[in-house]
Amino acid sequence: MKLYYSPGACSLAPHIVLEETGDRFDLSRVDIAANQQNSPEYLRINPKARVPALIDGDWVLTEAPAILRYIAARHPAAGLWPWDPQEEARCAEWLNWLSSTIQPAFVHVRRAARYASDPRAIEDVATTGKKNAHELWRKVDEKIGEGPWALGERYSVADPLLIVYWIWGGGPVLGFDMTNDFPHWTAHARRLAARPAVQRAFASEGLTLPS
Ligand SMILES: N[C@@H](CCC(=O)N[C@@H](CS)C(=O)NCC(=O)O)C(=O)O
Repeated sequence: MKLYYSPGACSLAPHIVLEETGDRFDLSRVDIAANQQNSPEYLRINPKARVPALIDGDWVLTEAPAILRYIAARHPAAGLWPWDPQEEARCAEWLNWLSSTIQPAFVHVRRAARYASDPRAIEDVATTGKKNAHELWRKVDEKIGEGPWALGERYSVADPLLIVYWIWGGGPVLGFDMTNDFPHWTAHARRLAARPAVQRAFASEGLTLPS
């Protein structure tokens, strides 16, 4: 398998999950800062102009939740996807919420100019988006609770996706005080940071582990 990724992007989650499987895989870096997601070469892989994209043989899959489930299904022994109907539904519930609601909340701040054309409206999208994001981040923190993982006692592909938005929360775009405002989520991120697979993915992408 080959993962197209950008450092610190939502592609970090499938990167961690690939590391968790213990199987070998290849990485191909797409430099979003240089707009490589819109290059003709990459658009042939993913016409949506987004990372992640996963290639298995000559078969291409996009959308982080689908990729996470696919990698887990291809490596059942790693136990990263729960097959019990209710646990599976919970895992899908997390992935859907993160990708359909949490990520777009961030994008409204990061890329406000995609949502308005008047400069004052753009500023308003970003300011309002940041307030909305803080409230959503609080809800994620509440839902994680004592964990230890998104599904409770069981580690799953939902956990590596959560750490992506934890990083973004404390990053320059949102600038939230993750430790004080979102203590459950921060404890969850620290638990993830103790996993060797997470450490390898962070090192490979040049990211600083939560401490
Ligand atoms: N729904 C997609 C979203 C993918 C996405 O927005 N990826 C971001 C990085 S996290 C990206 O490629 N951004 C480049 C851009 O917005 O131009 C998924 O879940 O995979």
